[in-house]
Amino acid sequence: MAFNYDNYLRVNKMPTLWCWGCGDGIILKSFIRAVEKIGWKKDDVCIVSGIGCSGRFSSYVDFNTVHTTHGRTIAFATGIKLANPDKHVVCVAGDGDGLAIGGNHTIHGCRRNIDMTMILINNFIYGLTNSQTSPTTPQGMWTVSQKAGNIDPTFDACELAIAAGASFVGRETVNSPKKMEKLMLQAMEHKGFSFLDIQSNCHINLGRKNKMQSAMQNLDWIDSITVSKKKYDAMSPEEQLNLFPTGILKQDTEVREYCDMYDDIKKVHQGKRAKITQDDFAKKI
Ligand SMILES: Cc1ncc(C[n+]2csc(CCOP(=O)(O)OP(=O)(O)O)c2C)c(N)n1
Repeated sequence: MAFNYDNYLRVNKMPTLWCWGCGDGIILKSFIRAVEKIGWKKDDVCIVSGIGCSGRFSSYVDFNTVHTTHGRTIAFATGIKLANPDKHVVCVAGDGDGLAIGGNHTIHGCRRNIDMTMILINNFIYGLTNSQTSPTTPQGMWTVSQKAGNIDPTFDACELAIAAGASFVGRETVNSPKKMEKLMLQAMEHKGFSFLDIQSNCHINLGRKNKMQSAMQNLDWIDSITVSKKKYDAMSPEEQLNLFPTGILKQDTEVREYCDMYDDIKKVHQGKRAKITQDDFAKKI
């Protein structure tokens, strides 16, 4: 029997406002299948999205949802998770949302290792506002804010998340919906902060002036810049240049999760245990 997405959708909000051929729909469906596989009850899930085309994600799924301000998904999600540690919190943010205006928040989300998942929908451009340069826009590409070509160095979202201390970091693309579903499942199963760079097409706002007017051309370009981690690791540094490895790039199950440590703090205040010491931060207790 075909998978019934309607169980997880606000069907009265359909059709979506996303452009025809937009990768956001593929990501939405992979996510729903991953939630079904992991077996989370709808009432136990909270989706926090920012502003942008990607921000509309929270409008379409039938979970608890918060459509919050631009770049502030982590701040809202942190409060929600600390107040409801038994619930499953997932942030959805665009590359502008999560890396530009919200870059600072993303860094600290990774650093704290709160048990939640951040799905960065990376379409390499500010989509909703029509083509301004984002931190992931490749150098040389036309944007409405850099019509002579983007001169800003391109940001690798996963490298940032790894450096900031995220305990699970992975990347997939809309070219591989089944792999994306699996990666989402693994990220959501991970106890700690999981960060996913999901590369997606925006042939309307990135592609139209960069010789990728159709979704297929944009998807082919994404295919040309991504390679599995296994193949990537076997390449020379020259060959790796301008390529993005896909799959799980980091997983550390030893580092302590923030809500657990926060529980310790609560116990200190309730007089149930002694003050936090260096030993409490030792690997897994
Ligand atoms: C504080 C604030 N600054 C700017 C904006 C305008 N704005 C709305 S969406 C957006 C960028 C969206 O790009 P991205 O986050 O990459 O998401 P996409 O639309 O591509 O999914 C901007 C700058 C805003 N809504 N709020």
